[in-house]
Amino acid sequence: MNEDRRVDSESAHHAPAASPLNRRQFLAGGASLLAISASPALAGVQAEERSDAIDPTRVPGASPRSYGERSPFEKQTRLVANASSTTPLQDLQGIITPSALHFERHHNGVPAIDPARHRLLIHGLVDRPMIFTVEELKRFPSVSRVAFLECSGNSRDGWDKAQDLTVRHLHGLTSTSEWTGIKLSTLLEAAEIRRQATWMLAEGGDAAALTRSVPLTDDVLNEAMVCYGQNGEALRPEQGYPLRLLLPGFEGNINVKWLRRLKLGSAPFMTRWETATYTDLMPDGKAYQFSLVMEAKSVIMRPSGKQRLHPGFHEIQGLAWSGRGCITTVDVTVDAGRTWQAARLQEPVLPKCHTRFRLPWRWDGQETIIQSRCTDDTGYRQPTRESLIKVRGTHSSYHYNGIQSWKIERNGIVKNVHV
Ligand SMILES: Nc1nc2c(c(=O)[nH]1)N[C@H]1C(S)=C(S)[C@@H](COP(=O)(O)O)O[C@H]1N2
Ligand SMILES: [Mo]
Repeated sequence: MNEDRRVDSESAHHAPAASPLNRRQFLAGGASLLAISASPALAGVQAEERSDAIDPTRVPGASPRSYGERSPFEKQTRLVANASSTTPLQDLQGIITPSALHFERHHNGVPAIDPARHRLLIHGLVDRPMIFTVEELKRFPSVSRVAFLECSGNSRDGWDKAQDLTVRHLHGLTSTSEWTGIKLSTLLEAAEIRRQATWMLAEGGDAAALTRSVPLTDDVLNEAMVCYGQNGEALRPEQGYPLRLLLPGFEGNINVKWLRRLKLGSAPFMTRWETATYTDLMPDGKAYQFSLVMEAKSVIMRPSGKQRLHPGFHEIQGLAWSGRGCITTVDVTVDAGRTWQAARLQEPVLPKCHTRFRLPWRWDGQETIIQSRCTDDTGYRQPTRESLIKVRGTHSSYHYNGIQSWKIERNGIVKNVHV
């Protein structure tokens, strides 16, 4: 139902074709764009909402509310599956994902945890084993940073036959938040971590009791956080309330939610989450373990799967991110890879964070394929699907970051294709 509505409102959002596009025409086009989008937007409103539509300049407005809600006219939702839900990337603005639309992935539901009763235990190779309440943790110096999170199973359909799905469905297991908490290293110092400690087990307090081994590399010691805040308020229950481990750039799974225990050791703990699952099966039947970093990826969100275009001006928009650092360039092709143009990156461009890119484009009504490819500040460039599969085969279900192709058919319908 939502997808249908999306197609409708998309088709309303087009300024009439004008050529050449000069500033005056662009402004005129902008004005008519408003005029055009006004009526179909109302057409999408439910009958009961319309029946009490009154001139808002003639009646006093609503009173203040103690906790805000979005406008009832806004309908973007997560796409809910059995044990996950995806972010509606095609509908978002900027780079911060509203907490209510952050993707979710949980292996045995979202636990209801009373923060007053929650504890974090730190033990193993430490001289001072410690147990903290949440309130005690909040007394440590706090840090905030913006970072993306991505499930390593995101975009996994790329390994398979192309399906006619939306960008939310294909790539929506990634979101960005501003996270607040304590540096992991601060807590490890407080517990007097021993020299021999090179790995750390992190355990969640949910019914899955998910456990992962974290290598204590310099990057991890510099960047890992134990978080209690998300986008200016407490973590959402779905994101790990009251505490979660944040390892910027690492696959979603190791960012343990509902964190209750950290055990220091000198070797990986080989939990089922890093042996039976979350390993990358290679063509020769061997599997990579601990492939933790999410490599650079970019995806065009507008236009994207199942949307419908009209000929004329469009601003191509998408997101790019890299688990290794900052995005440095995003190139876009509108002619199936024959030519590439540099897209503009929207500031701020932050390390290990979603970065929005844009490119103005006039669609001439001819069938074509559009793609984006990004590079990060390690010099790594997002691979084509073909080159990725040449190395990795197709047995994997994790860490797909090949270039996404959207085919635009003559009737304006956008389809997910593999080229
Ligand atoms: N305790 C616990 N932590 C967990 C999980 C879980 O099921 N239990 N799921 C993991 C997986 S697979 C992912 S992708 C991320 C998802 O984080 P989010 O739901 O905040 O988006 O959390 C990870 N941390
Ligand atoms: Mo995940």
